[in-house]
Amino acid sequence: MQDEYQNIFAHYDIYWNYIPVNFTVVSGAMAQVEPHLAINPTNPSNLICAVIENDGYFNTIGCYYTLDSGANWIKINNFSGSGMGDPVVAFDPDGVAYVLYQNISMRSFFFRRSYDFGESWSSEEAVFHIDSAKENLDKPWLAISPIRNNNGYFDIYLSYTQTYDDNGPDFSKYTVRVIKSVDSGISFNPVPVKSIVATDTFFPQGSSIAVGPGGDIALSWAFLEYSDVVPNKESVGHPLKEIGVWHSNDPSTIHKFPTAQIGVAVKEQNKFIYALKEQTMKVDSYPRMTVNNLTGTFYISWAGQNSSADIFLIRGEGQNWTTLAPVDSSPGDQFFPTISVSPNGVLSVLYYSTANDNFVSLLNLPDNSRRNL
Ligand SMILES: [Ca+2]
Repeated sequence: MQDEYQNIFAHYDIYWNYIPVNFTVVSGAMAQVEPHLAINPTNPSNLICAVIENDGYFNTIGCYYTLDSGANWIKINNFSGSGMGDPVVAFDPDGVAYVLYQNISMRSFFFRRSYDFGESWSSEEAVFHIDSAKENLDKPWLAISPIRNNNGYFDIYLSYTQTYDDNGPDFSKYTVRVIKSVDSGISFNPVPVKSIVATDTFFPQGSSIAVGPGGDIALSWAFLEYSDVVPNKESVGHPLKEIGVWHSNDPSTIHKFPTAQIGVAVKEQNKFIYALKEQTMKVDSYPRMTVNNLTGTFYISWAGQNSSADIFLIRGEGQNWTTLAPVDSSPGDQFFPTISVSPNGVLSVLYYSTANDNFVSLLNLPDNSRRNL
């Protein structure tokens, strides 16, 4: 039964029908990492994928689009300059595409907009800029409201981590922030929505955001422990202790779900990271979020440690958020989940698994399910 799920994401269309094609989205001399992909709701054959591309020295953003469900991909040349990273892609309900990315050295987020399926893009526009040399921006996430605001625009939400460094990171000042544009990013003019601050024990990082069918928003993030496991101040490896959740319909409440970091802390280039696969693969336990726009129910998935790394799931709306049975608690390590709901309501979780020869698992729920939610 499990063999049915050993297929990569791009073999399925928006309704998770099998597409009998094999392809490589990107090949070439550059290393491509941290891909993010979105499907055009007005034309499911149109997808856009953005990745970090590295020539061995500099990062740029590679942006690709397809008009035939992924059979052929076209690269946009000169999409970004050097130093860019962490791209995220989203479509609004009219099929307008957005790609947002960061530039650490400029302490800024930038975005571009496309009205023609990703073939041409607006000039690079700065969302905003951090003035303090001690602060920076990290790990952005993007979500767009499915309903128009009073001015006829779709609100664009951006969540990210604001970091702080003063001769070494000061995690007590790390903050996850949510801002929005109320004019579809035309002037962006960010409006503050929510901030998640560090506690005496934990600091927030790795947020994910989704907008429900009523325009309500939900935010999830990882609460990482200030770590004395890896005391080097250059450390980036900090153990996950909780998944935090906030929903705009219950704004005074933060829900917390205890969990544990996957992987083993290892030293890499004078920094500590968490790694799997005999310390060959850097991993994280940051949550990913989606929403079923038919029901308004949100879902959050992440990789946490049991006897091995497993994939977990939270379901919720408003005041009610609960953990469900693990998506996959099989032997071996399961990690890097991504999660989505198709327009006809099928929830899917895609993740890596060392238990599979193909190294990737896809779980469709409730159709073809291993478990009914
Ligand atoms: Ca496992």
